Amino acid sequence: MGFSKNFIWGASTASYQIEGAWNEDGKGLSTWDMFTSRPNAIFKNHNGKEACDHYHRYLEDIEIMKKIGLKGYRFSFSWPRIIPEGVGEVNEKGLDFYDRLVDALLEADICPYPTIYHWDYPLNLYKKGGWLNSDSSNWFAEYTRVLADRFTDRIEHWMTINEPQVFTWAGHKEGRHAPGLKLDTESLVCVAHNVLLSHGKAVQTLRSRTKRNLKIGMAPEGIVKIPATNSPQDIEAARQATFSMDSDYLRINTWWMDPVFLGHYPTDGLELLKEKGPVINDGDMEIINQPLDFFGFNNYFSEVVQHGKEGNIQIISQPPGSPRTAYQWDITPSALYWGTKFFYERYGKPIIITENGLSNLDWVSVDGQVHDPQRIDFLTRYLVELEKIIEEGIPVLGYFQWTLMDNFEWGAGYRERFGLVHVDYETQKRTLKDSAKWYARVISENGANLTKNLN
Ligand code: IFM
Repeated sequence: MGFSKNFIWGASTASYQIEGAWNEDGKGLSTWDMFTSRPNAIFKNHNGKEACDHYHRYLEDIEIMKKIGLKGYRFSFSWPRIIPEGVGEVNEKGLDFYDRLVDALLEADICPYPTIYHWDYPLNLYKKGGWLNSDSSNWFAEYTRVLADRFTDRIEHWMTINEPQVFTWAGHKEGRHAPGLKLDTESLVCVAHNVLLSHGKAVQTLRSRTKRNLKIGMAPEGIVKIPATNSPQDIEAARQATFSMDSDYLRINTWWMDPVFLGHYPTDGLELLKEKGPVINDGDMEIINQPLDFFGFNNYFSEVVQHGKEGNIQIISQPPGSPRTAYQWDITPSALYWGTKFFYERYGKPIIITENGLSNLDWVSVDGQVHDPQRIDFLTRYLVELEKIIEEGIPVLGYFQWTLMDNFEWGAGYRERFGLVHVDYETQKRTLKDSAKWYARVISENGANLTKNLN
């Protein structure tokens, strides 16, 4: 029992957060290049122009992955690096970079798990209306065709889109992520529908262009409600809260995952939105509802709920002084247990944890090492919960820690450090943190002895 012998131990990154080389070798601009140049949009006006300079240092980074013993590496393609204007001319030098990256990963025996879109949207397409444009899903399909033709000979596992809930909500409703819009509900719903269509068309494109059998999924934010106790009532309250929609806040599971996996929008959401609901053309839901191979589950923190005396669902706030990350997120390891259980029950697909990790206050100590016992403890706790649910028979194929190395954390700039590897952004020096060495041991033992491995 425990982690299967083929379990994929991995780490995740995303193009804008690590690559840098923002205007090199023909790369076009993304909405993040635009948004980060807006005064005070980002913590201390940081930007991803250089980031971790991974574009030039990918070989060094793969050496680090080898040291850790990663079996899988999740990265994302940068759309504007590959098609600078978003549509039309393809930038060969951009494709060459990913060719080199993928070949070097395979040479190192590390399985590539790319995401097609992790938020760096071509600026030119944004100027044409971006995700609001009814052509946006065709642009996405065309971009996917370029990737499929170039990489499906070597890449078997694909994810279409990272956390659609987050980039639509934070970027198109709250305006604190690129492109910085504050849309009304109808427009946000239109954005969401086009993103869902893009996902569906990307899956169709990958499957129609490939000559091999692909494994395809998405990597949504898995928003989990944890039951306060193991009573059947609390568990049911948590399940219901995980899968309900009681406001037009689209940062939820069902608005996205029900169409993708079940082929329809959730009834409670449609009833709530009424005339603000999506315009659904004939065939749209069939396009969105493509067969998938796994459920990618990103999770960091969750809320605890209980069944209230009046039959309502009550959120229980964490007591003062309870464990929190540097980002001030609650530390709630059992989200991996309950989330994996709930998502498998509802959508019936094997689970891959596609992101999970801790933002911590890490620095290089006087001894030249980076000591991050909190991260080791955090990851241990979450992995123990994951192992528990695996032992109950739920298929979990892999675990991708967020993130390989410290990087540009969107609106928080370089303030938050989530990496297994410390990056000094002045010198680009990489230092493996204690957690990287710990993760290497966990991987070499295939997750056995988790709680004995704390030092
Ligand atoms: O850094 C992000 C990542 O890009 C998407 N998921 C959450 C991470 C931590 O905030």
